[in-house]
Order: sequence, then C-alpha cells, then structure tokens
Amino acid sequence: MTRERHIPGANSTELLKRREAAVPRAVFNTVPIFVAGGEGAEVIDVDGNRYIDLAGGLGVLNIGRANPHVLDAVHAQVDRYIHECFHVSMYEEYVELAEALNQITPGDHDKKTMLANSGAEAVENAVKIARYATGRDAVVGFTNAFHGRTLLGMTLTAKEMPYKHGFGPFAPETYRVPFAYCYRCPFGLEYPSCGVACAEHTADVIDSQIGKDNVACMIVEPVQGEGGFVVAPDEYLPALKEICEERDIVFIDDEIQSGMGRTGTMFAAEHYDVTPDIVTTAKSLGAGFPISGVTGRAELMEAPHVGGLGGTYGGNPVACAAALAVIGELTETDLLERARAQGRAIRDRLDPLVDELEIVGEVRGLGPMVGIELVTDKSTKEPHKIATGAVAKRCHERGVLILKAGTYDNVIRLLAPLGIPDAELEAGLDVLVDALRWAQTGAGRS
Ligand code: PLZ
Repeated sequence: MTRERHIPGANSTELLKRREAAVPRAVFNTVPIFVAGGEGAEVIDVDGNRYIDLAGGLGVLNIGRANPHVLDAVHAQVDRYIHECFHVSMYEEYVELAEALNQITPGDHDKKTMLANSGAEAVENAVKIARYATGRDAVVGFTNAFHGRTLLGMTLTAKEMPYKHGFGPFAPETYRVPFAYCYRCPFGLEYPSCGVACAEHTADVIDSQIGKDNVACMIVEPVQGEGGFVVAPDEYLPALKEICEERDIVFIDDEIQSGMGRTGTMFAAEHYDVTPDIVTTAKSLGAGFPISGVTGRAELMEAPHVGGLGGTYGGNPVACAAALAVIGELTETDLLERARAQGRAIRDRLDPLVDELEIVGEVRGLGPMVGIELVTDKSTKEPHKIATGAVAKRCHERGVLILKAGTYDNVIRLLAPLGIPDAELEAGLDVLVDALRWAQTGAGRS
C-alpha cells in the first residue's frame, strides 16, 4: 500500500486542469489528487491509488470516514427532512445536540448551546455573546493562534501569510499576547523554572495596556492547531483562567481542532485543571457535515436579546443527526481509549527521532494530536521549512496523507482517525520516519 506512486495520476491530472480553470488558486490544495472514496483511515483516489490517512480531512474525521452509525443517522434524517431553519419551524435534533454538548463539555454548571455551520462562525458568535454579556469590547488572543478566516477570526489568527496578507483592515479591539510556546519561549526562559511568566505578562498587558474593565473575553486553543500543535504547559491554562476570573473576563476555549476526542479525552481542556466559560466546537463534531457549536454558561448564553443570534443553516438537521451519532461513538465505544493508545504508539515511534535526527527539534503533543517541529540545527532552532515540505510531499507520494502546520511552516502534524487500525498506523509511521531520515541526509533540501 505504501509503495511509491506517481501523483497526480492521469484522472487527477485531468481534473486538476478543470480545477485550475474554474477555481481560484487562493483556495489552496495540499495533495494534488482527487478522491473517489474511502473508508475509515483509507482514501482511494480517482486513479485507484490508496492512501493511509494521517490528516483526517483537516481534523474532521476523528471517527473516520464512512462510519456506519453516522451514515445510518444521516440517511434516516435525509428521509425525514433536510432543512427547516430553526428560526422558522423547530426540530428536535437541534435541541438534542444542544443537550448533548451541554452534557459533554467540561464543567457541571448550567449550560446552553447555539449551533452554527463552521468553526469561524462559532468563534464569531462566542465573541458576540461575551461582548454582549460583559458590555465590553476588547478580545485578547495569542501569538500562533488560528480562529478562522472571517474578519474577526482572521484578525484573531496570528499568522500573516497566507491568512491575513492583503486582507486588511482587520477588526478593531483585538489584542495579541505571547502564547506559552515553550520550544521558542518569547521570553527566552526555560519551562518549568520560568513559572509560566508568559501568563504573568498577559495579566500585565491586560491591566496596563488594554484596561481590565475593557476586556470582554480571552480566546485560547489548549493545543494550538494551525500554529504547530503547541501544547499549553500544565499550569498555563489555569493561570489564564484565574486572570480572567479576577477581572470578570469570559474565558473562551477554542476546541475546534483539539476537541471531539482528538487528544484522547473528549476535550483538550480536560487535561488541565480548568473549566472554560464558553467552548467552541466544529470539525470532527459533524464528521464532515458543516456544523459548529458555542456552548457556554447559561447566564452568558442567555444575555443577548431575542433575535440576536442565528443564521439560515445553523444546526442543520442532517448535520445534527451526524453530530449526535459522532457523540454516540465517542461516548459509547472504546474510541477514546484507542485514541490514547494511538498517541502512545505514535510517541514510541517518533520520540526517539529527537536524538537520532538533527532536523527533529521537538516531538510534542497531547494523546494522538502530535506534531514534529523540524529545524536546520538543534542549537539555533532555525525552522526547516524546506525539509518539512519535502517530508510531506514524500509521504504523499508513498501513500500517506499528512499535513504541515506552524507559524514557521516547519511542523508535521498527525490528525489520524482515532480508530485507525494498528497496522495502518504503523505502516503510515514507517513512511513518515523514512521520509524524515531521507530529509536528514539533505535529499529533502533541493
Ligand atoms: N479554530 C482552533 O483549527 C480551523 C483551517 C483550515 P473553520 N482550522 C483549519 C484552513 O486553512 O482554513 C479552525 C481551528 C480553530 C477555528 C477554526 C476555523 O474553523 O470551520 O475552518 O471555519
């Protein structure tokens, strides 16, 4: 399955030509293939090539593709009704999914949930709710963050190229503080002796520069996704939450990429001693159907006036049916346990590479949400963007779908379906490890 193949094949090449003529280049592609189908963690392209999926449709397929329970739920829902608009005539699936999200998100306080279509929309709505509830304007976000491509989402996203370049002006009243990216500590300190001084710095920025009574919310990813799978150290999120509590700032936990089992628990925040005020979900929530959730403390969620929140498609019934099946799979099967086992298997294979290969600067992650940061030299930590691109390409050519990430484009990230069979995972990791060793020889630099 993992032998080298020529991609794109003839059929993908034909489609690529049509794609180039009809679709703008800005809508980027990672692998130059068109898909014919697939199941679980296997993808088949229109030329009959098979791939092991370590990308999960960009973090959407935690429960795998073509999960029979999701398909049954979707088929049954399509036969009943596809769309009503919750603002016109209501349907039970919306309420049921809200109840389920209220149940599974961290904390046992009273919660309410609104549904939307994408992660960016969830972020927008979370901030709207926080602003309304507090009567304040400012939003505090972080370096390395990604929160979507809408105006506010893009503004809160840190990386200039490609996300923001040429797309300004950006939304006002947003402030960025340094995230605890310990491998590249912005203060030049070492964890844990630093005492998470970055959190202290955030408190200072809020108090001395923004004004604590002006801040509506802080939005944070417990494991930064697009930013390069940067894992918040243990004390960090509780420290940020405390800063928020002391100043009546709403703490928004963006679990769009890290949630729905990605880190081996339902939400990444569960690894930390922290209870968010609002949690945003999307991606693997719908197993591919566009759906997102904003789940928060009931009193916050109730703040905006009637009619203040909504949208034509938010909480589409077919997407709700899919999401309910996803939650069923995650809560009623051993998938989370398998996710943790996957995380251990990945680390067993990849951790030794830090000693073996000069280009592997760090292997980090939470559960199976693992990233490998590549550098030209361990002491300077100069990001090795070329090797990272070459490793990803070599994996694609050898039948493994894998993604890059990182503010410096130098992180390989793993987002495999949580239930990927052991043999497929090992075969995928074989290809990845070979590609890293190949890149170390310098072959990946041309
Ligand atoms: N918050 C933490 O990871 C989406 C982006 C893909 P949407 N990440 C994948 C791309 O290149 O646009 C994401 C995320 C976090 C918000 C979002 C936004 O979710 O569903 O893509 O809008």
